[in-house]
Amino acid sequence: MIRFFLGSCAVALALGGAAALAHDYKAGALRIGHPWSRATPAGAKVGGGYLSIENTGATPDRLIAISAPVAGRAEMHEMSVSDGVMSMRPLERGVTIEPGAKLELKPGGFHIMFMDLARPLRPEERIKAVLTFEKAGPVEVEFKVEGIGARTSAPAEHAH
Ligand SMILES: [Cu+2]
Repeated sequence: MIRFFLGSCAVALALGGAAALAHDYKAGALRIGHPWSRATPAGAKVGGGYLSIENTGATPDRLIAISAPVAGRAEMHEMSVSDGVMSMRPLERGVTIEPGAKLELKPGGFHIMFMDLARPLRPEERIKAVLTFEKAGPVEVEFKVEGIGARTSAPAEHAH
């Protein structure tokens, strides 16, 4: 019985810790949820960026640019699979978030790609970045770096 209670306690603490790690940003009508990235191996030049963007307003907005001091440049990518071959293409015009919509940038779908990394991304660090929206303007955020296989759904994701 005692063991049971101790076990429950540990689970509750673990869940509480995870919730405390989530971080969110507001920019006008936009809610930006939990930007995160993955640690990169030594020598890697690219890393992914993931987050959610919810539009609580009445008009569409568009994510038009991303920049980060650690990366020479950053792009938005869309990933698709056709005939079993995975490919990515840059979204030159950015991504629109319709009113009431929640856009999820995640492994295997839309994502941000940090290119020309000046150094590897280390687990537990936070990467500063600026997301620029057509209407909401520039928003400073931090991407929390998680371990190298975190929530991987696409092993070849960054092999262009
Ligand atoms: Cu990509």
